Amino acid sequence: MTASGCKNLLIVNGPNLNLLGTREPHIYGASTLADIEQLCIVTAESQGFTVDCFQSNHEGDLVDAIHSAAGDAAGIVINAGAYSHTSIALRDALAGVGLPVVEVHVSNVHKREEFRHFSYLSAVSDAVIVGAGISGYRMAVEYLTERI
Ligand code: CA2
Repeated sequence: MTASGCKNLLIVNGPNLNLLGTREPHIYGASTLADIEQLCIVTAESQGFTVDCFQSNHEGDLVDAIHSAAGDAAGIVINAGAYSHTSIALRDALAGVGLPVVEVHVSNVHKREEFRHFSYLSAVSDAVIVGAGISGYRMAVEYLTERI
């Protein structure tokens, strides 16, 4: 447990992840964002943790959500979608709050286009899980609940 005793995790999903389950099932599977959030809730609760789930298609709103985790959460799971490959602002926000972070990608970004191979977030994350489908979120929550 953290010094403050906080047992809450923030689950952040970025642009277009609200479309999961509606198109491109060959890449992302059939599960929806609601399925992912439920998986995180159930996994966290089994370890005595709670979660706050947040999704936005807007970079600044994602930065604000990360800032709000300071004092409110003990760790962050983030799939920043395409912003992972472009956003220094999200990287700075994650580094700024100083919480344990797990970066998740549903697809194996390394088997895809080269522009998806680099993530600005990986170097400020404690763990990175790619290509495990939505199970990656379960693994990320388990990692954080064991570590905190
Ligand atoms: O594999 C992942 O989790 C990604 O973060 C998903 C992002 C993509 O830009 C990253 O490179 C890898 C895309 C989000 C989902 O986009 C959809 C678009 C249409 C239909 C369903 C999902």
